[in-house]
Amino acid sequence: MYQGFTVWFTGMSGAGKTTLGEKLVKELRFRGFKADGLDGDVVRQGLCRDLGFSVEDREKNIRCMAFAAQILNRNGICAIASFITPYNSMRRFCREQISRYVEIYVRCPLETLIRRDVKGLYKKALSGELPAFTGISDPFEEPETPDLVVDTSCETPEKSLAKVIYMLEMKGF
Ligand code: GGZ
Repeated sequence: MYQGFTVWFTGMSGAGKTTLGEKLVKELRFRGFKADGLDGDVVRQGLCRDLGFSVEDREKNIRCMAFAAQILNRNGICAIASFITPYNSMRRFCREQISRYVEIYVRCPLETLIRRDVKGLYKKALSGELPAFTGISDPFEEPETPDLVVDTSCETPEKSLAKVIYMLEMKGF
């Protein structure tokens, strides 16, 4: 039976993980794959709604989602995961757990994120209203071994998507 694969987007809030993830799901389905998205913002309103943003809770969130991705893959469904995943230890965990796994760093400079601030979260974090906010008052470790880096401050979503598809093709997925 066909085994799916997991594409894991890591990057700060507002960098464009969700946008790219949604585009990738669409493109994969168009190409005949079964694919579904797992997204931090969505999952935290449902399955993981009891989790906050302490290191322990973030770890639990990522562990659960790595598990969910494996279940999808095992059933022939590609998992497109979009989570900040701020620590290299978490990314290592995902790579170890998920057999067909690629990690994509959705990079965007903090100045650009603060300027964009689509949801107003950076403003709140900078004023101290939102504690432990990634990139402001909580760490974001630069990914050490991503399979691909896309930079949304200087690439269109279409260009980033094309890079992702090319990389997946090169890997034989
Ligand atoms: C980071 C936060 C925080 C704090 C709320 N720090 O861009 P968004 O708004 O819509 O999605 C972000 C989401 C992050 O959840 P993840 O599951 O991806 O995080 S992790 O991988 O670290 O478990 C953001 C929102 O939640 N949000 N408060 N303090 N992001």
